[in-house]
Amino acid sequence: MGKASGQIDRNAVLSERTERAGVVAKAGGLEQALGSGALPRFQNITLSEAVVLGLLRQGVCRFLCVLGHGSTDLGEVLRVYEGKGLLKTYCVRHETAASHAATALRWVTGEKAAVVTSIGPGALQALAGSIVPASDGLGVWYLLGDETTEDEGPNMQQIPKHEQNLFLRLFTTMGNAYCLHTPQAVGTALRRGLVTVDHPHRGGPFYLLLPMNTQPSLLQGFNLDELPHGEPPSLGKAADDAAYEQAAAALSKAERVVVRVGGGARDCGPEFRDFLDLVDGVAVLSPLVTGVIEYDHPRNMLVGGSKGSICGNYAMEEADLLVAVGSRFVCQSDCSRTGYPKVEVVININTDVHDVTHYGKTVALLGDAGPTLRRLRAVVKERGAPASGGGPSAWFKDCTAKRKEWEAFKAERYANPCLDSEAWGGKVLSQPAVIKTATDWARANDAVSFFDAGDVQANGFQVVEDDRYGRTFTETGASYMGFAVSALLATALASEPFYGVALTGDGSFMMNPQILIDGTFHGARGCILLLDNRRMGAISGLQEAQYGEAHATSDNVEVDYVRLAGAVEGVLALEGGRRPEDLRAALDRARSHDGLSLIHVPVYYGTDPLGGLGAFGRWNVGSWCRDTQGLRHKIGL
Ligand SMILES: Cc1ncc(C[n+]2csc(CCOP(=O)(O)OP(=O)(O)O)c2C)c(N)n1
Ligand SMILES: [Mg+2]
Repeated sequence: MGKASGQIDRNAVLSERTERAGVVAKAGGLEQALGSGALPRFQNITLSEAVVLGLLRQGVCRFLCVLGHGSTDLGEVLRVYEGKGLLKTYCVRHETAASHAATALRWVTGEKAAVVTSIGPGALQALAGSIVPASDGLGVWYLLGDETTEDEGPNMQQIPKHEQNLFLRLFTTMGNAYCLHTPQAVGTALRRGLVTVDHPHRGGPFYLLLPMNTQPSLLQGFNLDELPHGEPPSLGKAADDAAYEQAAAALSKAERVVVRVGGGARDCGPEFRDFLDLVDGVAVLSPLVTGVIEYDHPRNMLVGGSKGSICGNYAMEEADLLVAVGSRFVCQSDCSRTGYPKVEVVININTDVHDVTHYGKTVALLGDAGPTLRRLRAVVKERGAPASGGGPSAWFKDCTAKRKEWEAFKAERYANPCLDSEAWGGKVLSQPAVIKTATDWARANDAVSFFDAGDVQANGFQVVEDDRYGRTFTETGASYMGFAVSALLATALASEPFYGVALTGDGSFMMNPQILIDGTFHGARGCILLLDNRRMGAISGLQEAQYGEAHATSDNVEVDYVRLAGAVEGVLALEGGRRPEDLRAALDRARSHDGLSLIHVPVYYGTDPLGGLGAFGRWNVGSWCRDTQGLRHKIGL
């Protein structure tokens, strides 16, 4: 009896669903279908279908999934809706990789996607990946199976404790979450998600937990008007007139202004150029926004922080006034709060009340970076710009000299690209030489560069010479190994296709080699550039610098990455060679392959200073903690 009636219900649900999806598709979208009356407002639909319809209404039509018993009902809705051309599902081989790809898509193109998982391990792997959008402020949806609400007994893969809401508690630690325990709450749940994922200033992951028994439950006469849409409003410019006056007064007195450009200022290139001249300041850029002011701009002192650069760290070290825009002050960027030892005033522009009051001695401008900068510029101008005394200031001259020093330091490394390597037997390319060659090539070929964690990443942000924002995406927020290679899947998801180069280490690549299969299946176009130093070099380097010895950061298993990648049908696998010209030739070959390629490059690891780009700042880790913390408290900012 149960089976027979279940069968009838299932058929009815399927036929109504198929018809509904057809009506929506024919009308050109849910809005049009409702507007014309082709689709009545009140519908009998399952919770899973309401979620999918609600997401379509918010412009989410890409679903990256690893399905399981915890999400088969949702998967069935996706199947039917995909059949009518309303959405696309992308099955992949790892939830963390799915999260990385969805994040990269949002970052590069602004397009949204949802990660779909089962209950338990799949959801947890997605949770791990979601530390990336949480750290970098990017809106991504997560649809996750959850335990049944009737509590008939433990579900396989639930957190094995006799307590309620354990997944909800876990996920709300990372971001905003909602458990659809009660199907009729779907409108509210989707609105919470909308505000999180489409937050005007700092998006983030949103976790929609879908209990296995509520997914297929029927909402009788559900009012589709309850499915939210539209964009949450932005904050606009800071409102506090007195704070602008205070800031302008401080700027007129300061002699050495440094402007810290953080991820929240990625759209403010034009504002900065004008502002830097006006206040005789120099800029230090977060790796997240390289190119927001072009590399060649005379007031661009490039990166600064615990790795940093000669010029960026000089500007931070000597400045007497800091203008911080859209910055979170992560340890690597402000030398664990010791980055600005001589700063007497901080002008902080941010949309987050915690971030805007991070340092002491602060004039806080709580508002959107662009409009606030424009208003501040106007107030400074009204007061009359400080007399320049003719010609460049001493501050600008000193910073320019340091920038030249940094260029010479880098040029020496590029002039000596090949170093003797014991591990590889003979001369191989250094990481700086590979990254310089590849990123110059990427710029000339309009390819987007993604950087994975480790020395590859640190050398990367010291090397790149972006002439505009959007050439480089380096995941420094969470520095998640495997992000860059997984990000290549975004090339297959984007409405406007682009070519990607993922610069990755041997350690990072093996965290997510699934891209070889997923990328091929879904039609990714890009190149994995694997810098193989046969170790987790960044950590070996830290260990050696701090304690004199590396430990447990390498093994002795030789891997033939060209054969490994070549074993996947459709992947072009190449050796990148041992000279810059070999590498350029390999990149050209990769580019002409219509799909995914992997270039393996043996790279130098060792003590030769020409093998790296140095570190110029401080960091509150390992054996450096005592001194760094001591200095932090001495500065007291
Ligand atoms: C998932 C993850 N695990 C651990 C770390 C810590 N970590 C940062 S860099 C790194 C080593 C990276 O090795 P590889 O990708 O080979 O790059 P290399 O430093 O050798 O250039 C590790 C273990 C991390 N960032 N992400
Ligand atoms: Mg390595």
